[in-house]
Amino acid sequence: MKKSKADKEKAMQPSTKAAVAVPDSSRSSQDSSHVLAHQRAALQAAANGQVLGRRTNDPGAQLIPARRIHHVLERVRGKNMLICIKGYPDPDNIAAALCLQWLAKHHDIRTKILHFEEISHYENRALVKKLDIEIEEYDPSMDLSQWDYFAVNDSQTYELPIKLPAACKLLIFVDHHKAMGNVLGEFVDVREHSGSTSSIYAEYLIDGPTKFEGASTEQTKIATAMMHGIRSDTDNFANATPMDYRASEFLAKHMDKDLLNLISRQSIPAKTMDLTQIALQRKDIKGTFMFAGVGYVREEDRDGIGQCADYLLHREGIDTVIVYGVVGNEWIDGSLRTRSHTLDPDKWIKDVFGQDKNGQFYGGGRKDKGGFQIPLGVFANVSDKELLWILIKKTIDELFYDKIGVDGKPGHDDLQGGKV
Ligand SMILES: [Mn+2]
Repeated sequence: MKKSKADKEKAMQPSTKAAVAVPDSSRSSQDSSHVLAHQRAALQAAANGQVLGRRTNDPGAQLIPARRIHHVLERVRGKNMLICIKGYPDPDNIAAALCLQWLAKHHDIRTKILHFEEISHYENRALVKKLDIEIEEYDPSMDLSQWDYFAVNDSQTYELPIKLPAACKLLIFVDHHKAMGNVLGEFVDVREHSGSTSSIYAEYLIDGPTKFEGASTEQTKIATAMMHGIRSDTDNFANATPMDYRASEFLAKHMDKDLLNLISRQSIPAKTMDLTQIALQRKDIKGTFMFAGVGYVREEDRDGIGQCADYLLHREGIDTVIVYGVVGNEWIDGSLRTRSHTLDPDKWIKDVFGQDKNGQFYGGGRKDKGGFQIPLGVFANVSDKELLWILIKKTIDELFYDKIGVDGKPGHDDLQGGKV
């Protein structure tokens, strides 16, 4: 790791007061009582690039991520960091943002959690509301010039849908999807063998120098959100990995069970039911694949596409489902779900749709699920929406048929678009 002059100086003067983490007491008086002397020493050591604890036997070893993240945060002590949620806010990326916010507080870093897409899923709205989470939706009138750094979690790439001031640099990037391209951030931790980003952050809490023990409302809230993130990304542990189990064991001790039940109570909204019904009517089965183009979907119902694909995967004889539609009259949005042991959703989607002229793929995925978004561009202005839908459906179906090596006609003749 590259060390600045200031870091070297700090390393030579380990007792420098400025490097000792003391959270701003005005922000969390409950938390500050838990930053005890030994913890300060550990934070100090992490900041100085030393490794404390059971992994010290190898002096040449790089810092473990749980300490390295503090090392990086300490280097920007007192600065401002935007924690960006790319794509639709979901339990995993919201929880990761909360945890990073908590970690950053130990280094007096001011943060704001910013999202760009609407919180569309009813469960996610409940999560934000019930946990009283402060996240802000981006608004073009926001002045972002004061932000020195930004962080991205739970996303394959770090490019944002907005332009940040040139001086605002990527500080933290943590993800569990397949790595895509090079990420030039100060702290980059991508672990495909984790079922969720929340599990990676839980590791920072378990192995890091901070003391997280659910002793404040804030910590309970973060632990609950993280547990919800893990459950949601691993299909309630069906796809959990050892990292997710380790994280859950830790978080279970600190979370609020009743709160978790409240935010994860399953109920399918009427709109998703409608969408599922349409998908069933228009399903097109090719071997073990089921394709369903559901027509036009309102932006706020967009999560229904994925939920509908989840539901259709239960059908006997089907091991891969793809549901797609035109969302918000702006782009084609699709979700893939698979039980196949051989189909790699990430590769499959990238093979089918390729990339745009900037080299960005139209979609991707992990283990058992994936998704794609294709902007309609100028076609969004077409007056004959039904005709446009017929064209979209024909184009997409042909790409799918081509990929799975079948030719020809859809298994039904309903090519009508329709409002959902
Ligand atoms: Mn995730």
